[in-house]
Amino acid sequence: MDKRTFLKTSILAGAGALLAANNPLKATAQSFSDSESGPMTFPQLPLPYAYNALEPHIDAQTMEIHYSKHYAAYTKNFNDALVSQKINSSSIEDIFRNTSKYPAAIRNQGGGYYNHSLFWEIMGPNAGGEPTGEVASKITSNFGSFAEFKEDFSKAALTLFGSGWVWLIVKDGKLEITTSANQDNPVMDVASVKGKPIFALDIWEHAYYLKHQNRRAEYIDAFWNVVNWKKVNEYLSRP
Ligand code: MN3
Repeated sequence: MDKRTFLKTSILAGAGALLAANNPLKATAQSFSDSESGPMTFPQLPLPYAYNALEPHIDAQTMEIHYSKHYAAYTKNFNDALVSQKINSSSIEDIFRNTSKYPAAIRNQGGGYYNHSLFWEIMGPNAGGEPTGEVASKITSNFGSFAEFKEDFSKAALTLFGSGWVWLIVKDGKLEITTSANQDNPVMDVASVKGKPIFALDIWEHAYYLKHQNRRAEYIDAFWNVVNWKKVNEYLSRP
């Protein structure tokens, strides 16, 4: 390992630990390009638990392929696109606010990077059950009850056509459920409903097909057992 490679690795390892403890979606840019003036790029965030930690709800093989293949590819392809397009921003949200001005790779690969970075965080072992804190009270005031919210969100997930995501966002101070196609998200200027994402479910078949095949409803039911409401509260409280 030469000095430069070692430096890169160290920066990334340090960034990962720091980002996992802080805000993975706000300040992820790290300048680890070879040129000091090169575009800022975004590190693949560490999975905050082992591949098998969400068993039996989300199986280890799905988690491993999802994280180490799909997410790794989105991360690499997003960074490659930033470098080739010379897009230099330390804020991924600023990049998304200009999605319509950039090539499709920024929208698709950048969305894949950001969406999964949130998705890993809002799941966890020893989780699930009823929401807590501010999220719980906002869900009750905006949807009537957790049961009604869960039903609405699950229905949106079950009926979404094709690949995409279901989101819980903050919009004008209120919680709202919305969906996106492909790897779009509610931060992008191309989104029909925009807001701050605090919770999301991946509805691409790669997220569930190995275990559940075509039975998407089973996957949605399983997901509720691994929701890390503490993290969702953290996202809610961020600016
Ligand atoms: Mn996915």
